[in-house]
Amino acid sequence: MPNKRGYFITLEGGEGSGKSTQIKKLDAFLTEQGVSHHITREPGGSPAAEEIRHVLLSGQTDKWDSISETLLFSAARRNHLTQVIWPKLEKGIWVISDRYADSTMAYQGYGRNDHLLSRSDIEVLYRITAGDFKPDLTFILDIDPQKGLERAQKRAHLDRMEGQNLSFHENLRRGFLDIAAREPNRCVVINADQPENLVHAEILTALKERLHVC
Ligand code: Z5A
Repeated sequence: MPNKRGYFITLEGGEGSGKSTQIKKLDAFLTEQGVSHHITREPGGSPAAEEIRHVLLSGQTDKWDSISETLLFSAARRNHLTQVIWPKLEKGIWVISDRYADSTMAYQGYGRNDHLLSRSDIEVLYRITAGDFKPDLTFILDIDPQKGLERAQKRAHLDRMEGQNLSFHENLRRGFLDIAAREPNRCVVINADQPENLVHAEILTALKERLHVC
């Protein structure tokens, strides 16, 4: 666990919710404000975790069951935390991550729904991986899954997760909204079904209100 001085901010949401687009805008804003920060992503963000990312995201949709998948995401996360996130935060550098542990709960806990792994199992695994450490602030970009998938399909070929059926994506959305309802002090739900600049403006408003910075 780090002796933390920087803020840890995560962006979460379903397919095509626009996280990457918003992270680029947040990156530009923080640079303009002179805030020392690091942009990263999960799965991945450190060399070993990027190797696990490749293993996780390629191949057939049924390549892993939810237990194997969650263990792999957790191994990648542990490496990302110890090698990148915690050292940066200790130096006072803010860390902004495109996805983090809420994606595990939403995708493996709600989306997969194969009843192999309970949500409390996922919480236990998170505690083993990261202890009490949590993001300071999480933006959940919320969009109707059908619209999000249409956006994602325009962009490129679908990867292993994106290829799942619509009910998977509807479960995901429910998962993210449940997490936000359970942890209102950490999570802010942002309506992602509006023009990019309006989404960005909502994110900045919440950032200023919640962290009292910038
Ligand atoms: N996963 C998991 O299962 N368990 C875990 O614990 C973790 C992850 C950590 C990582 O995929 C996969 O791993 C992910 C969850 C799973 N599942 N999938 N797939 P990834 O990192 O390759 O991809 P992603 O995170 O899902 O999404 P992305 O590719 O980064 O897309 P995005 O961030 O949601 O959206 P975008 O690239 O910013 O925008 C998508 C398109 O929409 C693009 O053409 C934009 O120009 C457009 N866009 C963006 N914003 C707007 C607005 N406001 N209006 C209109 N169009 C827009």
